[in-house]
Amino acid sequence: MDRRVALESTVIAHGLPFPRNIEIAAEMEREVQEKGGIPKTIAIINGRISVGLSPEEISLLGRSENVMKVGTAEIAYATALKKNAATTVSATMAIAKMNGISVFSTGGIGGVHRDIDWDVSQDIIELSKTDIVVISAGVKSILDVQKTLEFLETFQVTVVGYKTDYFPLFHCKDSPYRLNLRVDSPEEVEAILKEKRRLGLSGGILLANPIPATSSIEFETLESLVSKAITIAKRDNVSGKALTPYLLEKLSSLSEGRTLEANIALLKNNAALGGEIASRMGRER
Ligand code: PSU
Ligand code: MN
Repeated sequence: MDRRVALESTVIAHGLPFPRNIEIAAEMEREVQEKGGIPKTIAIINGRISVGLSPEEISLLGRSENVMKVGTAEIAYATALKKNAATTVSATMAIAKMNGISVFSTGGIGGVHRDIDWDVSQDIIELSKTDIVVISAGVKSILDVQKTLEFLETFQVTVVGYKTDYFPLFHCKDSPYRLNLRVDSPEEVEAILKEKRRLGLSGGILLANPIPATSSIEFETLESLVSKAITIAKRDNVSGKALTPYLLEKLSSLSEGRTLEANIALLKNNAALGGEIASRMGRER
Protein backbone atom coordinates (compact mmCIF):
# COMPACT_ATOMS: atom_id res chain seq x y z
CA MET A 1 0.00 0.00 0.00
CA ASP A 2 1.20 3.51 -0.62
CA ARG A 3 0.75 7.08 0.52
CA ARG A 4 -1.84 8.17 -2.03
CA VAL A 5 -5.19 9.59 -0.92
CA ALA A 6 -8.05 9.82 -3.41
CA LEU A 7 -10.23 12.95 -3.29
CA GLU A 8 -13.54 13.28 -5.14
CA SER A 9 -14.58 16.03 -7.54
CA THR A 10 -18.37 16.19 -7.19
CA VAL A 11 -17.90 18.24 -4.07
CA ILE A 12 -15.89 20.72 -6.17
CA ALA A 13 -18.20 20.88 -9.19
CA HIS A 14 -21.60 20.46 -7.54
CA GLY A 15 -21.27 20.59 -3.76
CA LEU A 16 -19.60 23.94 -3.08
CA PRO A 17 -20.10 27.42 -4.54
CA PHE A 18 -17.61 29.05 -6.92
CA PRO A 19 -14.97 30.39 -6.24
CA ARG A 20 -14.58 28.83 -2.78
CA ASN A 21 -14.84 25.35 -4.35
CA ILE A 22 -11.52 25.80 -6.15
CA GLU A 23 -9.75 27.14 -3.06
CA ILE A 24 -11.09 24.30 -0.92
CA ALA A 25 -9.97 21.65 -3.40
CA ALA A 26 -6.44 23.02 -3.09
CA GLU A 27 -6.71 23.26 0.72
CA MET A 28 -7.76 19.62 0.93
CA GLU A 29 -4.74 18.59 -1.11
CA ARG A 30 -2.52 20.60 1.23
CA GLU A 31 -4.02 18.91 4.30
CA VAL A 32 -3.21 15.50 2.83
CA GLN A 33 0.35 16.59 2.04
CA GLU A 34 0.97 18.08 5.47
CA LYS A 35 0.27 14.67 6.98
CA GLY A 36 2.63 12.93 4.60
CA GLY A 37 0.08 11.69 2.06
CA ILE A 38 -0.02 12.20 -1.71
CA PRO A 39 -3.34 13.74 -2.83
CA LYS A 40 -4.97 12.45 -6.00
CA THR A 41 -8.14 14.34 -6.89
CA ILE A 42 -10.14 12.27 -9.37
CA ALA A 43 -12.41 13.30 -12.26
CA ILE A 44 -13.08 12.66 -15.96
CA ILE A 45 -11.67 15.35 -18.23
CA ASN A 46 -12.77 15.27 -21.85
CA GLY A 47 -13.40 11.54 -21.55
CA ARG A 48 -10.07 10.76 -19.88
CA ILE A 49 -9.98 9.44 -16.33
CA SER A 50 -7.64 11.76 -14.47
CA VAL A 51 -6.13 10.59 -11.17
CA GLY A 52 -4.39 13.65 -9.75
CA LEU A 53 -5.98 16.72 -11.34
CA SER A 54 -3.84 19.68 -12.33
CA PRO A 55 -4.80 23.12 -10.94
CA GLU A 56 -6.16 23.95 -14.43
CA GLU A 57 -8.37 20.86 -14.40
CA ILE A 58 -9.67 21.68 -10.93
CA SER A 59 -10.42 25.19 -12.07
CA LEU A 60 -12.26 23.88 -15.15
CA LEU A 61 -14.49 21.66 -12.98
CA GLY A 62 -15.08 24.44 -10.50
CA ARG A 63 -16.10 27.02 -13.10
CA SER A 64 -17.97 25.19 -15.84
CA GLU A 65 -21.72 24.95 -15.85
CA ASN A 66 -21.95 21.73 -17.84
CA VAL A 67 -19.91 19.25 -15.85
CA MET A 68 -21.68 15.90 -15.41
CA LYS A 69 -22.05 14.31 -11.99
CA VAL A 70 -21.19 10.65 -12.38
CA GLY A 71 -21.51 7.67 -10.11
CA THR A 72 -20.00 4.29 -11.02
CA ALA A 73 -22.91 3.56 -13.35
CA GLU A 74 -22.09 6.56 -15.53
CA ILE A 75 -18.28 6.33 -15.75
CA ALA A 76 -18.20 4.48 -19.08
CA TYR A 77 -20.76 6.85 -20.59
CA ALA A 78 -18.62 9.86 -19.66
CA THR A 79 -15.39 8.34 -20.98
CA ALA A 80 -16.91 6.93 -24.18
CA LEU A 81 -18.68 10.16 -25.07
CA LYS A 82 -15.72 12.36 -24.09
CA LYS A 83 -17.47 14.29 -21.33
CA ASN A 84 -16.16 16.43 -18.52
CA ALA A 85 -17.46 14.77 -15.37
CA ALA A 86 -17.10 15.10 -11.63
CA THR A 87 -16.99 11.81 -9.77
CA THR A 88 -19.16 11.06 -6.73
CA VAL A 89 -18.06 8.83 -3.88
CA SER A 90 -19.06 5.67 -5.79
CA ALA A 91 -17.23 6.61 -8.99
CA THR A 92 -14.19 7.91 -7.11
CA MET A 93 -13.95 4.62 -5.18
CA ALA A 94 -14.19 2.58 -8.36
CA ILE A 95 -11.47 4.63 -10.06
CA ALA A 96 -9.27 4.64 -6.96
CA LYS A 97 -9.50 0.85 -6.90
CA MET A 98 -8.57 0.60 -10.60
CA ASN A 99 -5.46 2.60 -9.71
CA GLY A 100 -4.50 0.70 -6.57
CA ILE A 101 -5.34 3.51 -4.14
CA SER A 102 -6.55 2.32 -0.71
CA VAL A 103 -7.55 5.54 1.08
CA PHE A 104 -10.18 8.09 0.05
CA SER A 105 -11.23 11.21 1.94
CA THR A 106 -14.55 12.87 1.25
CA GLY A 107 -17.13 15.01 3.05
CA GLY A 108 -20.20 12.87 3.38
CA ILE A 109 -21.35 9.81 1.47
CA GLY A 110 -24.71 9.60 -0.23
CA GLY A 111 -27.40 7.45 1.34
CA VAL A 112 -31.16 7.10 1.62
CA HIS A 113 -33.08 10.31 1.02
CA ARG A 114 -35.86 11.38 3.40
CA ASP A 115 -39.54 11.30 2.54
CA ILE A 116 -39.04 9.97 -0.98
CA ASP A 117 -40.29 6.56 -2.08
CA TRP A 118 -36.95 5.46 -3.44
CA ASP A 119 -33.72 7.41 -3.75
CA VAL A 120 -30.72 5.45 -2.52
CA SER A 121 -27.21 6.49 -3.51
CA GLN A 122 -24.90 4.28 -5.56
CA ASP A 123 -22.31 5.11 -2.91
CA ILE A 124 -23.68 2.37 -0.65
CA ILE A 125 -23.46 -0.29 -3.33
CA GLU A 126 -19.90 0.68 -4.20
CA LEU A 127 -18.98 0.58 -0.51
CA SER A 128 -20.31 -2.96 -0.38
CA LYS A 129 -18.00 -4.07 -3.19
CA THR A 130 -14.77 -2.12 -3.08
CA ASP A 131 -12.14 -2.62 -0.39
CA ILE A 132 -11.03 0.92 0.27
CA VAL A 133 -11.06 3.05 3.42
CA VAL A 134 -13.52 5.93 2.90
CA ILE A 135 -13.25 8.73 5.42
CA SER A 136 -16.40 10.78 5.81
CA ALA A 137 -18.06 12.92 8.46
CA GLY A 138 -20.98 10.51 8.49
CA VAL A 139 -23.88 11.37 6.25
CA LYS A 140 -25.64 14.61 5.58
CA SER A 141 -28.56 15.23 7.83
CA ILE A 142 -30.55 15.95 4.64
CA LEU A 143 -30.74 12.14 4.42
CA ASP A 144 -32.67 9.58 6.44
CA VAL A 145 -29.77 8.63 8.70
CA GLN A 146 -31.43 5.63 10.33
CA LYS A 147 -32.36 4.07 6.99
CA THR A 148 -28.93 4.85 5.59
CA LEU A 149 -27.30 2.99 8.48
CA GLU A 150 -29.66 0.05 7.98
CA PHE A 151 -28.80 -0.04 4.29
CA LEU A 152 -25.09 0.06 5.06
CA GLU A 153 -25.58 -2.92 7.35
CA THR A 154 -27.65 -4.85 4.80
CA PHE A 155 -24.95 -4.28 2.21
CA GLN A 156 -22.23 -5.48 4.60
CA VAL A 157 -20.32 -2.23 4.82
CA THR A 158 -17.89 -2.07 7.75
CA VAL A 159 -18.91 1.18 9.46
CA VAL A 160 -16.41 2.31 12.08
CA GLY A 161 -16.39 5.41 14.28
CA TYR A 162 -13.07 7.24 14.47
CA LYS A 163 -12.64 8.14 18.14
CA THR A 164 -16.41 8.12 18.53
CA ASP A 165 -19.18 5.67 19.45
CA TYR A 166 -21.78 7.56 17.43
CA PHE A 167 -22.36 8.03 13.72
CA PRO A 168 -21.72 11.74 13.13
CA LEU A 169 -24.20 13.86 11.20
CA PHE A 170 -21.94 15.71 8.81
CA HIS A 171 -22.45 19.31 10.01
CA CYS A 172 -22.97 18.09 13.57
CA LYS A 173 -20.47 16.04 15.58
CA ASP A 174 -23.06 14.48 17.86
CA SER A 175 -25.83 12.12 16.96
CA PRO A 176 -28.30 9.73 18.53
CA TYR A 177 -27.13 6.86 16.28
CA ARG A 178 -24.85 4.49 18.13
CA LEU A 179 -22.22 2.51 16.24
CA ASN A 180 -21.04 -1.02 17.03
CA LEU A 181 -17.45 -0.47 15.94
CA ARG A 182 -14.88 2.10 16.97
CA VAL A 183 -11.16 2.67 16.39
CA ASP A 184 -8.83 5.19 17.98
CA SER A 185 -5.79 5.24 15.71
CA PRO A 186 -4.67 5.08 12.06
CA GLU A 187 -2.89 1.82 12.94
CA GLU A 188 -6.19 0.14 13.75
CA VAL A 189 -7.70 1.32 10.46
CA GLU A 190 -4.76 -0.10 8.53
CA ALA A 191 -5.03 -3.40 10.42
CA ILE A 192 -8.71 -3.81 9.55
CA LEU A 193 -8.15 -3.10 5.85
CA LYS A 194 -5.26 -5.57 5.71
CA GLU A 195 -7.39 -8.18 7.43
CA LYS A 196 -10.27 -7.70 5.00
CA ARG A 197 -7.89 -8.24 2.13
CA ARG A 198 -6.14 -11.21 3.74
CA LEU A 199 -9.46 -12.92 4.33
CA GLY A 200 -10.76 -12.06 0.88
CA LEU A 201 -13.70 -10.13 2.26
CA SER A 202 -15.05 -7.63 -0.20
CA GLY A 203 -16.34 -4.19 0.60
CA GLY A 204 -15.12 -0.96 2.03
CA ILE A 205 -14.51 0.47 5.45
CA LEU A 206 -16.57 3.56 6.09
CA LEU A 207 -14.63 5.53 8.67
CA ALA A 208 -16.90 8.04 10.37
CA ASN A 209 -14.83 11.03 11.45
CA PRO A 210 -16.82 13.70 13.30
CA ILE A 211 -16.54 17.36 12.33
CA PRO A 212 -14.22 19.30 14.70
CA ALA A 213 -16.12 20.61 17.74
CA THR A 214 -15.39 24.27 16.95
CA SER A 215 -17.26 24.02 13.62
CA SER A 216 -20.06 21.68 14.68
CA ILE A 217 -23.66 22.95 14.41
CA GLU A 218 -26.10 21.97 17.18
CA PHE A 219 -28.45 19.11 16.37
CA GLU A 220 -31.70 21.09 16.88
CA THR A 221 -30.54 24.05 14.79
CA LEU A 222 -29.53 21.72 11.99
CA GLU A 223 -32.78 19.75 12.06
CA SER A 224 -34.88 22.86 11.63
CA LEU A 225 -32.69 24.08 8.76
CA VAL A 226 -32.90 20.72 7.04
CA SER A 227 -36.66 20.44 7.26
CA LYS A 228 -37.00 23.95 5.79
CA ALA A 229 -34.63 23.07 2.94
CA ILE A 230 -36.54 19.85 2.17
CA THR A 231 -39.84 21.72 2.08
CA ILE A 232 -38.41 24.19 -0.42
CA ALA A 233 -36.96 21.38 -2.58
CA LYS A 234 -40.35 19.65 -2.68
CA ARG A 235 -42.10 22.89 -3.59
CA ASP A 236 -39.60 23.38 -6.42
CA ASN A 237 -39.97 19.74 -7.57
CA VAL A 238 -36.26 18.96 -7.36
CA SER A 239 -35.25 15.29 -7.45
CA GLY A 240 -32.58 12.85 -8.64
CA LYS A 241 -28.98 13.97 -9.01
CA ALA A 242 -29.94 17.59 -8.59
CA LEU A 243 -31.37 17.05 -5.11
CA THR A 244 -28.17 16.88 -3.02
CA PRO A 245 -26.58 20.04 -4.51
CA TYR A 246 -29.91 21.87 -4.26
CA LEU A 247 -30.40 21.02 -0.59
CA LEU A 248 -26.82 21.93 0.28
CA GLU A 249 -27.18 25.31 -1.39
CA LYS A 250 -30.49 25.98 0.42
CA LEU A 251 -28.99 24.99 3.77
CA SER A 252 -26.12 27.38 3.23
CA SER A 253 -28.35 30.33 2.38
CA LEU A 254 -30.79 29.55 5.23
CA SER A 255 -27.90 29.36 7.71
CA GLU A 256 -26.15 32.44 6.29
CA GLY A 257 -23.13 30.40 5.34
CA ARG A 258 -22.72 28.48 8.58
CA THR A 259 -23.28 25.09 6.98
CA LEU A 260 -20.80 26.01 4.25
CA GLU A 261 -18.12 26.85 6.83
CA ALA A 262 -18.89 23.56 8.61
CA ASN A 263 -18.64 21.71 5.30
CA ILE A 264 -15.21 23.20 4.63
CA ALA A 265 -13.95 22.38 8.13
CA LEU A 266 -14.98 18.73 7.91
CA LEU A 267 -13.58 18.31 4.40
CA LYS A 268 -10.18 19.53 5.59
CA ASN A 269 -10.38 17.41 8.72
CA ASN A 270 -11.13 14.30 6.66
CA ALA A 271 -8.36 15.08 4.19
CA ALA A 272 -5.91 15.37 7.10
CA LEU A 273 -6.99 12.02 8.56
CA GLY A 274 -6.72 10.41 5.12
CA GLY A 275 -3.19 11.78 4.84
CA GLU A 276 -2.32 10.37 8.25
CA ILE A 277 -3.67 6.91 7.45
CA ALA A 278 -2.10 6.77 4.00
CA SER A 279 1.29 7.96 5.18
CA ARG A 280 1.23 5.17 7.74
CA MET A 281 0.26 2.62 5.10
CA GLY A 282 3.05 3.80 2.83
CA ARG A 283 5.83 3.70 5.40
CA GLU A 284 8.83 1.52 4.68
CA ARG A 285 9.12 -1.74 6.55
N1 PSU B 1 -21.78 15.61 0.39
C1 PSU B 1 -21.56 16.93 0.24
N2 PSU B 1 -21.42 17.43 -0.99
C2 PSU B 1 -21.49 16.63 -2.08
C3 PSU B 1 -21.73 15.23 -1.93
C4 PSU B 1 -21.86 14.77 -0.67
O1 PSU B 1 -21.51 17.68 1.20
O2 PSU B 1 -21.35 17.15 -3.18
C5 PSU B 1 -21.75 14.34 -3.14
C6 PSU B 1 -20.76 13.17 -3.03
O3 PSU B 1 -20.00 13.12 -4.21
C7 PSU B 1 -21.68 11.95 -2.95
C8 PSU B 1 -22.85 12.43 -3.76
O4 PSU B 1 -21.08 10.79 -3.46
O5 PSU B 1 -23.03 13.77 -3.36
C9 PSU B 1 -24.10 11.61 -3.56
O6 PSU B 1 -25.03 11.97 -4.52
P1 PSU B 1 -26.33 11.08 -4.80
O7 PSU B 1 -27.17 11.24 -3.57
O8 PSU B 1 -26.92 11.67 -6.02
O9 PSU B 1 -25.83 9.67 -4.98
MN1 MN C 1 -29.95 9.59 -5.74
